[in-house]
Amino acid sequence: MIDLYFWPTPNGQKIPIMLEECGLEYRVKPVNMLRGEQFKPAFLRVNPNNKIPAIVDHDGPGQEPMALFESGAILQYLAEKTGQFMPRERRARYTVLQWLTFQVANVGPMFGQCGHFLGYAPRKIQYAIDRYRNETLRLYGVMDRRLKAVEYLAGEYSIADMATWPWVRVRWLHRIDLAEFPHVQRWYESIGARPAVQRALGVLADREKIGNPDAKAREALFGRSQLTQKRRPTAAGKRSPGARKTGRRADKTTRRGPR
Ligand SMILES: N[C@@H](CCC(=O)N[C@@H](CS)C(=O)NCC(=O)O)C(=O)O
Repeated sequence: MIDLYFWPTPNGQKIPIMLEECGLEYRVKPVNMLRGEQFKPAFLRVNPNNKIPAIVDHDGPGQEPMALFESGAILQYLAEKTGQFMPRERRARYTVLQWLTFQVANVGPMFGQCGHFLGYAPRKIQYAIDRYRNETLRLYGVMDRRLKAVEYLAGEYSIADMATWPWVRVRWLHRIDLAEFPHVQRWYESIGARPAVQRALGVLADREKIGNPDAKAREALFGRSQLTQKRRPTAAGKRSPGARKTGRRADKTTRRGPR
């Protein structure tokens, strides 16, 4: 059984897509980031970086629980656990990792900032809008050229597509028209038609609220509360869910925080 710490956002949705594709059993632990639940000590023990998604696999390596954050790491972990959606052959495997890293290092941060300055920023800052929207358009161009040559980002359908697809889904936030990127459009539609993807989109669908944060959500996501949390998630001697039973304590980053 896998606990999925989740809220319905593009980064979050990558993980139920993979869990559904692999037919893994999971239970959803909602983390309402619009109300600051990402700062709760119990969640910080799983992800000291106060962001969803995160997982705890109760059947981790060595039959010990394994806690994991960062969507790219989680997707790789699940691919290795199940032997699916990331080939073992080295060339193919690194092609998947390359496009997965392209998503987590480029698509996520740049589209995210584009959406922030277009939709969330209280003041219109033209320089920031231009900078991040141009980057977003450039990245769509990279994907479109790639998807003209191959069916999926890494050739075969893989965790790289699962990571990227939810970000294309919210393209209205970035004012992107897929008619300008016909190969991305073909790819987007074929993945969107997959039953596992449809099931994943149903997870907490009624809580999905992107694009118009109220005052409390603004404070939780962009305000001082990001800096004023006491990051001492685990009491001395208490293990995090990721710690082994060998007497070693949880890795230090889960116990320490800014002083
Ligand atoms: N690099 C991280 C990004 C995760 C992320 O930014 N999550 C957002 C939601 S999409 C979040 O939890 N934000 C809450 C916060 O920043 O307090 C990943 O890929 O997992």
